[in-house]
Amino acid sequence: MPARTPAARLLFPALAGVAAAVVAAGAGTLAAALLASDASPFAVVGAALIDLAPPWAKDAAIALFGTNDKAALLTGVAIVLLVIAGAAGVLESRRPPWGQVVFWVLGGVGVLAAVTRANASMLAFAPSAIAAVAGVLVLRLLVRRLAAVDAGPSAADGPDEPDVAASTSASGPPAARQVPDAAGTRTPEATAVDRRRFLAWAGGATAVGLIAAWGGYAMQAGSRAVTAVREAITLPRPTSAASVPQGAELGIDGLAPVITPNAEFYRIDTALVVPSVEPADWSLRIHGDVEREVVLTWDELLALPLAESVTTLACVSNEVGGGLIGNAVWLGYPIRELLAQAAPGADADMVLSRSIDGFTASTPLEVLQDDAREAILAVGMNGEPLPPEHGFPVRMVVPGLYGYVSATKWVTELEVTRFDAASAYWTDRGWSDHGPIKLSSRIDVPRSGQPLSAGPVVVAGVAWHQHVGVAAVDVQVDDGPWRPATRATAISDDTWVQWRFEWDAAAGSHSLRVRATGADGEVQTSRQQGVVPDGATGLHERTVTVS
Ligand SMILES: Nc1nc2c(c(=O)[nH]1)N[C@H]1C(S)=C(S)[C@@H](COP(=O)(O)O)O[C@H]1N2
Ligand SMILES: [Mo]
Repeated sequence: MPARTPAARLLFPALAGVAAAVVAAGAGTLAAALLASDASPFAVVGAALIDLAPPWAKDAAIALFGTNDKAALLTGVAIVLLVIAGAAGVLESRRPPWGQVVFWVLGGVGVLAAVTRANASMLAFAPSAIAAVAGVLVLRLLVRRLAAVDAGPSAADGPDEPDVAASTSASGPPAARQVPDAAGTRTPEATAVDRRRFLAWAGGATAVGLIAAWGGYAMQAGSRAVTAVREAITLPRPTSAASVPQGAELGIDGLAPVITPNAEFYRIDTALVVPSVEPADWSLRIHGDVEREVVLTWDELLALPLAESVTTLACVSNEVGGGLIGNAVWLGYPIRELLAQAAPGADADMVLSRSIDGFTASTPLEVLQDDAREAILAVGMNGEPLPPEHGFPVRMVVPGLYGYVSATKWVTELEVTRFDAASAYWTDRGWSDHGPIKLSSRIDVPRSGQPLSAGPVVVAGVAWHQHVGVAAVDVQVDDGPWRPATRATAISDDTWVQWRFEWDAAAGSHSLRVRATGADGEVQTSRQQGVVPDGATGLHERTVTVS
């Protein structure tokens, strides 16, 4: 039996490193598909390299690879990573834990590339971090397996002996690599078994990593295709454009803008992975208790006269003072027109809208038929096609109703039925089958903990009573009287309105409270109720310290 072969000294540790890297890549890709589609480790590192590369390098890459330049870049990144991973494996087997350190550094580069991108999502750090953890775990596991191979019959007398000693003494604890006293007594057969075992583990890890990578890639393939299609869409000009009056935006620092940018718009849905719906494959079917079924394709919808409307969406799960509310300019077509074509039966009182992913919402038929309410099938949001996470290509938007009973995203079906004959997703889970949005108001500034000095302080926020309108907003400081705040110009009764209040603040700790009054005379109640089953009530209060 020869002394330790090169295979055992270099090839096996390198294999361990490569297998760990494949697992890391698989874990990262899968995590990206599930948690942060914008932060796949390869994609973000590739994007960062493109951003950092000097212009001559970009020109050279394009000259060399043409339109395959991005594929070439990713291949290049993958090759470099595999070489580094192999080296990390060798390093880990000789100088632990330096191989692990290499994986942490690579993960760190991925995290940095992900979180520094424009509009990075909150979980952008996760895929690369998860990749690093997975890689390190597998590297340690495999190098430990390798130690068993090394502990074979030749280990005690091979030329590597000093190497072993150096590695164990240099890194303090003997880590994964140990040379048992009994090493010399092991048979070649035992070593062969250990080798096979190591190779089985390394191969198994690689296979798991590849499957995870393939799964993650496949999950995102749909979204990549849809993103490309979406970016190529030019929406038709609205037959009537939404107008946001001059005085609607108070422009106060820290106050929610009157139109919520898409990237800041809250997102609530039950979809683990954002559904990928290609417009060419999309259609809406109106059926159930109707005289004639109506089927509408994407091209047919875009050919209809589409109008803009501004509507404030709110989630029933929004706590008093919470952020699950946003206001956008929607482009769409009135649902009442389509319902008129279908001609609902006389007994029908509800439309059960269904999403491609099975989510359903129950909307009162009369609300959707109301001439005075812009209940629409929306295709545009703030001048763009709907973002995928907000329902691309088509969703419902209904002024005055919480999202869970009206705002079905990726909508594909409207079934005309009755409240006593069918129930929707959240109704089956304990929420009310009707969900009109409750009159409410919120303080945005000053923020809690914001340093304030005595004297004039601007208090500002938003108030809403969709489809009714807000007639007044009042502010109370401590136990003082309710005093009127100034309302910005309302865009319409279907949107929130900004308000501001000049407060002459005295030093000390104070509580600020806001209360809205609807155009129907309803005064926002101070009675506190949780979000279940049909929306929270109570007054938003903020405690501030003035010095
Ligand atoms: N397909 C689908 N549509 C859905 C939901 C969902 O879970 N699935 N959630 C609803 C809820 S509860 C709300 S509050 C709104 C939120 O819309 P947004 O994510 O665009 O803000 O979408 C509604 N539409
Ligand atoms: Mo919601």
